[in-house]
Amino acid sequence: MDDCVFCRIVRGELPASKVYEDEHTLAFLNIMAGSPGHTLVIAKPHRENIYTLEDELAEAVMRTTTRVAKAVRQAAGCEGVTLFQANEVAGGQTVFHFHLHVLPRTPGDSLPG
Ligand code: DGP
Repeated sequence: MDDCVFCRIVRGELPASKVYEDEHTLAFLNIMAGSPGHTLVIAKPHRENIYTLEDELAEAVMRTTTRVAKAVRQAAGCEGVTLFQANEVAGGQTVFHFHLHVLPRTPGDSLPG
């Protein structure tokens, strides 16, 4: 996908603050962070949403997400982490390349969920 912003990050055409990378996945800080340390975990190959994500790639994304959640919790010094994932416009998706949010939380913060 030539003009997909996350594909461009994977290809190194756009900068990103990367926190983890392997053959199938990439994790980087969200430029619109809901809290410090808000990280996105993406599949490297372009998959628009969860409906087109094959099992092997879903497993790789989840493996990376568990690692990132533990690291983010420690690095951000937070007391909790919320995971969320949006599909289609009605689901709140704004970047149409599959990704999971890892959102650090603190008690009483004003974030939804
Ligand atoms: P969603 O709304 O669930 O599709 O999440 C997309 C997120 O991607 C949104 O919170 C902002 C973030 N985002 C959009 N463009 C960029 C970018 O160029 N770099 C980074 N690091 N994050 C981006």
